[in-house]
Amino acid sequence: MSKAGKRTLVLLHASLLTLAALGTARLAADESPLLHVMLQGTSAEDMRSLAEAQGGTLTHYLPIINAVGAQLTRQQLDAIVDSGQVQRFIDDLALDDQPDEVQETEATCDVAGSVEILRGNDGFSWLLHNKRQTPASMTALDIAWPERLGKISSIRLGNTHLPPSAWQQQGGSSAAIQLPPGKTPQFSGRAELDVRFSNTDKAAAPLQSEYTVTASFGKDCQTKLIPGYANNSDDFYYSTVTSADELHKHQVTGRGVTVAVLDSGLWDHPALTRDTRGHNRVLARYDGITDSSENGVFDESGHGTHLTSVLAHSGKTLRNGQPTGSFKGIAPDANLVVVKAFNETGQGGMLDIVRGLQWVVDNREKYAIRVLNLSFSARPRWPYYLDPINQAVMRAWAEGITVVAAAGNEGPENMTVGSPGNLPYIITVGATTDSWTLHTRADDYIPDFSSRGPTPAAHIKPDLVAPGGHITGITRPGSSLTRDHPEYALPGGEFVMTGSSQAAAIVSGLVALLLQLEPDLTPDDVKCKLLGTAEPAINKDGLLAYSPFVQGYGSVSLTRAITLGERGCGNEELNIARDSAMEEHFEGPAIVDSEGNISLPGLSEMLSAEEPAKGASTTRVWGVKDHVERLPEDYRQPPEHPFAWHELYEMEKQKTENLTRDR
Ligand SMILES: [Ca+2]
Repeated sequence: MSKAGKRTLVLLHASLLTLAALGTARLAADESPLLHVMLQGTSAEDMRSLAEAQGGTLTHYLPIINAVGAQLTRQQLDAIVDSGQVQRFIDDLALDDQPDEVQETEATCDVAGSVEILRGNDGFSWLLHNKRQTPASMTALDIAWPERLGKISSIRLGNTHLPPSAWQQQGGSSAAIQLPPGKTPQFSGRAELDVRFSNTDKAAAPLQSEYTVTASFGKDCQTKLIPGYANNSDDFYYSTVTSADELHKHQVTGRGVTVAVLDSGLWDHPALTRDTRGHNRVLARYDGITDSSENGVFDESGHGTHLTSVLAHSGKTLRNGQPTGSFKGIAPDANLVVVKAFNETGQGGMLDIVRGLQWVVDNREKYAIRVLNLSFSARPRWPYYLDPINQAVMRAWAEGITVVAAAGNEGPENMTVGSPGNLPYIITVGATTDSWTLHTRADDYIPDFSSRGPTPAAHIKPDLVAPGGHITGITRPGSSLTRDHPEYALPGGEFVMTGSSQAAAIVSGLVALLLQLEPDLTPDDVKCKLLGTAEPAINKDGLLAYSPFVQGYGSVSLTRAITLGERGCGNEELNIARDSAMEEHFEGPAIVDSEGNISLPGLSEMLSAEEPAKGASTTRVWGVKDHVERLPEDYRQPPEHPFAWHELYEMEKQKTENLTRDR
C-alpha cells in the first residue's frame, strides 16, 4: 500500500468526549479547544519541528514510529496538514477499553458470592457481597451437601437465623428452600451465609467441590458457588497444569531472562520484586503516562500486579505444608522490567502505550529484555500495519523481543481478537479453563469469552490457547480490582481472575523458561517451537474439536516445545522488514463470504461437526498422543481422513525415544 493511501484512514472529527476522557481538554487563549493529535511523517524530529513551528505543545516524542503527540488548535493542525509534510495524523486518540473482566463467580446480578468458602468439619461459611446501595433479600437457597454430614442444623445469613421450619421437612442431602415474602433475611454490604450440619466429619472438612449452593435474591438474581480447588493459597495450580513445576525442579525458572510487562504497574510485594533466592529482580520501572523512571510504577488498578504474579511469583509451592521444590509463578526467577501505561480504571492512552513500547525497545540491550507481555486489547481501528501500537510492537519483535499478547475477552463471536493480538507476527493467546479438575484434561475447554479469529486481515488468531480460567495470583489490596470485585479475594489474601490476560502471562512465563534453556532462539524460533508443538483439541473421529479460529494450533505445551520443537518455521510466510517499511503487507488464509461466514480452505473436512461441550466431554482430548492412545489397537483411520495423526504420533515417539537414549 502506498504511503499516500494512508491519508484515507485519518479520522477527521475529534470527539469532545474523548478529549474530556483524556483530561487534556482546555481552552486556549483564542477559546478554540485544544486537540490531542498524533502526527506521523518522515521522522519524529520533523514532526516536532512542524508542531512547534505552529505553536503547538509536544506531549509525546515517538521516534519508534516516526511520530509525535502534540496539543494543537484546529487552526494549527490545519496549517500542519496543509504543509504537506505530515503523512498521517490521528485527532481521535481514543482506545477501546481493555477487555472487560470476565465474571468468575456465576452471578446474574450485583450480589456475588466469594470464590472460596471457609470450610469447617461440620459445614461452611460463604461470604456474600451486595454491591447495591439497597439491602438484598435472600428469597431462595438451593443447597446440596455430602451425605456424611447428615441433616442441616442451622442456616444463618449475617445475624439472621433462618427458621428451622424452612428446611426441616426436606430429607436426603439436598434442600430447595423458598423463603416466603416478609421472612426473607436481608443484608447490606457483605454478610456470611453460614450453614451447619448435624454430623461432623472428624477426618477432614469437606471440599468446596462437595457442596452445591445457589442463593437467590429475587427472581432474576442468583449467585452460585464455584467448585473451586482444594488448595488455592499454597499451590497455584497452573504451574502444575503447564508442567512448569517439573521444570522448576530442574532449575529451569527463567533465571537470566528479562521479561517486560507493559500494563498498569506493580505492587512491591516481595514475592514479585524478589526471585526465589531473595534477590531483587526488578531491573527497571518506567511510567509511560508521566514519561518518568523516577517515581516507581504504583499499580492503582491491580491488573499489572496480578499478571506479574502469574508470570513470576517466587513463592514456594507447598503440599501438606511441605515445599514441593516448585514455585507459584511460571518463571519465578525471571528478571522483570515494569512499564506502566494503564490507569486506575484499566484504561490506557495510545500514545502512552507507544511511549512505553519505545522505552522497552530503547532499553532492550541495557536490561537484556527478551520477552514482552501485552495483556490488553482494543478493537482494531486500522489495518494491522497502520495501528500505531502495532507498528511499535513490530519494531520490538524485529529487535529480538518475543511479544506475547492476549487475544481478548470478547468471544464467542468470530473476529473478536483485539489489537495488538491481531498482529500476525506475535504470539496471540486465547484461554482454556480446566473445570476445576487439575488432573483431568478431557473436561478442559475453551470458554465463550476467549476471543475468536480471524483478524480483519484474514490471519488465523489466536495462535494458541493456555490456562486462563480462575487464575490465582496476588494483587494490591485496595486496588480498583479488589474494590470492584471483593468476591474474587481468597481468605488467604490472594485474588482470582479469569481472562486471556492471564493466559498470555502464562505463555510469557513459559517463553522465559524456554529462553533460559535456549538463549539463542529468535522470536520467530520461539513462535515456531510453541506453535509447532501445541496440542490441538481432537474429537474421537480424529477431527478438530475447535476451529483454528478458536484454538489456533492448540494448547501450549512447553515440555513438548523443549523436546520436539523446531526452529525456522515462525512467520515464514511474512516479512517484517518489508511490512514495517510499508513495502508489502500480508493477508492471512481465512475466507469471509458475503453472509459473514468464515472459513479456511479445507476447514469443513477438518472440523468436527459436534458442538464442543463446556466441561466434561466424551469425545474431546487435547493432543495427538492422548487421541491416538485412546483408540482401539485395531482402529484404522479412513483413507480420506485429513489428518495423519498416527504417523505424527509414531514420529514424535521415535524422536522422544532418541532424545532419551542420547542423554
Ligand atoms: Ca480439567
